[in-house]
Amino acid sequence: MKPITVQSIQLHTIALPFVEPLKTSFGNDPVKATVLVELTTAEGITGWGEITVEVAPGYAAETPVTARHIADNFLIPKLVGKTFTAPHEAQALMKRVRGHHHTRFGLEMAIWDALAQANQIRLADLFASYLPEGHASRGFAVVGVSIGIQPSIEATVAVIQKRYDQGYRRIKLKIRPGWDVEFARGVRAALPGIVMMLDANSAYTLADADHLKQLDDLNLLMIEQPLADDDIYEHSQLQPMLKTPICLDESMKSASDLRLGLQLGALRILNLKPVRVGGYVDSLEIYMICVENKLPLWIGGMLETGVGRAANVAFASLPGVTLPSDISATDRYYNPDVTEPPFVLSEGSTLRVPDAPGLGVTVQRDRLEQGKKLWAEVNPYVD
Ligand code: OSB
Ligand code: MG
Repeated sequence: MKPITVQSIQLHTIALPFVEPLKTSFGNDPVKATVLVELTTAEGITGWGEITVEVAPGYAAETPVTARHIADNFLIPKLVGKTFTAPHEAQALMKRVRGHHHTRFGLEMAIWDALAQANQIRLADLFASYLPEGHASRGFAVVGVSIGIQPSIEATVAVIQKRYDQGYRRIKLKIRPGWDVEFARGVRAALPGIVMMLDANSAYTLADADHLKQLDDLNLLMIEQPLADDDIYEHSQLQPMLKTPICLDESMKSASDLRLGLQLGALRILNLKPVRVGGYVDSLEIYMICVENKLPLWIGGMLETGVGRAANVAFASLPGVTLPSDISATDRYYNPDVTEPPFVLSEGSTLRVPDAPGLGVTVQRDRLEQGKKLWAEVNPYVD
């Protein structure tokens, strides 16, 4: 492996208008806000990363403003001037900062991209190089689509129909108390054949167990994160009461969370969001725990721009990712996105891994500037 030496790191907070908002049990952001990381190396390479956050701390604790504070003052100084032969070295330095997984993730991604480019290989192949034999990239990711809370069952069925016609073959629907059993029954009655799952984003408590049991008749692929975002124990009490597999998202913030969850029987499926666990080094460890325990695994998303999406497509192309991932085509999120070329849905509900080295997509400078302008206009916080 050819090493890289980090010369400088610049952050760009941008906002993008959504093509379609994603309303969850905790609401929805008016625009996509994200912090892009531009890393330049002494060798003349530019690596990109994305600190995937939301405007408000609804899904996760970090925001564009906290990300800049932690990156500028604590994480970037650990990286500048250093030479890295593997992303693990950067991860070890940054892990000394507690928490702030999303911020660490974005910086680590830029290191991964720069290293892959320096070695003229795709990011997907760099991931696979740290896995045992038999884990080479398939060259594509099998994907589904996440659909927000709509005003009615009919409106939901119409959106699903549209996505189905576009070629998506796994549908995820957001639910919340008061918009769950009856709603899911209505959708199932209208569309008996679709592969369907629900995501509660932590909206329930164990007292809702009897209510949630009614979902067992609806042939759901899984229910994602029914209980609190910091809970593992109560999920382990809920899972044996349900036939529907519980998939954990918010609760699984590290490899040790997953080991505990498996030991307790709190989950039967994992939604791995590399951003939530602090990067791809930690994600590879979690990937191997899933392989060793035969735990079905898929890659979750947070409405990433093309930068974060490219990295997630690369990771989701690894063969241990056994269920469709929450990574949709560019036109589901942004028009235009900040990168080219766009991700387009292909045969079999898939997205292809780009052929170019590193992330395989290029950031468009004019769109980056536009995104920075929009953030400056809409940001209501001290930045
Ligand atoms: O809970 O999986 C979630 C988006 C933002 C925050 C949390 C979640 C989501 C999604 C969207 O469901 C997945 C995607 O990026 O398409
Ligand atoms: Mg989720």
